Amino acid sequence: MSSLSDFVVVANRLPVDRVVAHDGQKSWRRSPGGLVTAVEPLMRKQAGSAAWIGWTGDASESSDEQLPSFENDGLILHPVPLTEDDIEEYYEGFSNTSLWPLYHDAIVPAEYHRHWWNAYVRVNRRFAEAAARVAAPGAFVWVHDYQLQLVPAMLRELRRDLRIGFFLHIPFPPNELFSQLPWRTQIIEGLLGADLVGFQTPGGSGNFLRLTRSLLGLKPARGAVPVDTRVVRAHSFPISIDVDSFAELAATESVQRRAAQIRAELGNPDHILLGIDRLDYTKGIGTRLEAFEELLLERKVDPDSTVMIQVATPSRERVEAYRLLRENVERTVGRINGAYGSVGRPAVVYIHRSLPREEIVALYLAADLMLVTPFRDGMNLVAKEYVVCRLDGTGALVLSEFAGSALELRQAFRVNPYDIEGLKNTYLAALQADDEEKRRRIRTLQRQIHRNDVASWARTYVDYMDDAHQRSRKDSGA
Ligand code: GDG
Repeated sequence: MSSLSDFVVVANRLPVDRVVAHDGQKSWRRSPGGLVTAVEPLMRKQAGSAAWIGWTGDASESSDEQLPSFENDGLILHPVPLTEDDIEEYYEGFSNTSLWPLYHDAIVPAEYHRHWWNAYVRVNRRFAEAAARVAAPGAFVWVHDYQLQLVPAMLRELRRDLRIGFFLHIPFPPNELFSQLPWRTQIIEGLLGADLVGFQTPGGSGNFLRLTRSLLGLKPARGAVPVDTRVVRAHSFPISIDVDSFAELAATESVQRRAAQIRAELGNPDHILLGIDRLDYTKGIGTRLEAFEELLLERKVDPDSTVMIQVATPSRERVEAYRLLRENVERTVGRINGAYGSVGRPAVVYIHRSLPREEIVALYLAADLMLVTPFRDGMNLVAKEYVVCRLDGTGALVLSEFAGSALELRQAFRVNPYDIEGLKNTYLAALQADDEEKRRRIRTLQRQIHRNDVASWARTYVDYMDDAHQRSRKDSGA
């Protein structure tokens, strides 16, 4: 498959997972990520000339391994090989033990190692070279997320004809934090290879623009940074969800039946509280549980009529901080159930595995209160999914003010997740609010999310990108 593509997405992972059948037959199954849904309509418009570059999730024997490109459901997928060393140093190391904590307020301390950085540079170059090989002249290449921040500049070096966009899915930290990074200048220079650098919130894009001035002495003004003969734009584009597909699932009879069954199996309690997160220390799962525990202890919540469900999807299990987090969360769940659960009636139902999307939606329908309490989160899609699934206007969302989505979802019950008393009071306020108030809040939130779904997010980005590219050409006299 050697044809060139006009639209190329570059992301750490390909949008497919390998499945191995009982007879050992291997095949690919589309992974149900939001990003695929977002860009799919745009890719389809390219009539077969759209491509996706990413890692398969399997370790390669060598970084030179020639992994054949393949087509999956109309998309051309180009796998990038990662060896065990790459996975350990570029992915688990620099991406998830240096950048991830640093960009999330250093909730756990970030670690910096020169060999991790070297791996990050080497793997970013591999992705850039792959993009340079498959992009048609003048193509739009859209690079995603913190694992690939050097790709824009590396790619521009290789292919000056391309339009290059970058979108960061996680927060972008302020100078005070970012300056810790020994390779801070290289990261900003890497991002400046793009025509448009997109962030989840205006705060992120503001932080980036200020850093171009303080680290590189550039002169950003009104969201644009002149760099040599080009102008790089930075702007916020709050990501969203595929509203229709969630609303459709929520309206499905089998999903609604399942929601009723979940409630019945728990003994039809008066209140079900729900958390759904990757098991990540940014998500505030521990304090969320502790606040619930204190309410039980103080008898403000009755264990006979209230159940909390926590789905914690396994994530980055080989990284030490994630192993420790799992131990802590599981210890807390055990302690709460030991004190307040009874036979057939746990106080906390804890699920540590990935569930089918139908089951996630059934849980959204079964829950009276959705707890989204991250210490820091780029956006948080779970909050948006819950709201959209509440078709009858019931339910309530408790939302951390440190989630990107809090900027849009102003009618949620807002909370500071560091404040345990605040968490407890907010759970109680949301549980005790009258139906009319809850309905008014949910309906307002629904309107908000319907106005900006994931398709409009992607369209807005691409339109802005086209505009930025044209203005940049004009400014540079091209
Ligand atoms: C990053 C940023 C930003 C979860 N468990 C299961 C499952 N999920 C789905 C949810 C939701 C998605 O995973 C999680 O998205 P979030 O936005 O909540 O969080 P991150 O994974 O940290 O995502 C974040 C996002 O990128 C997009 O830019 O919003 O801030 O950190 O869709 O429903 N889905 C299924 N089974 C599970 O067990 N099927």
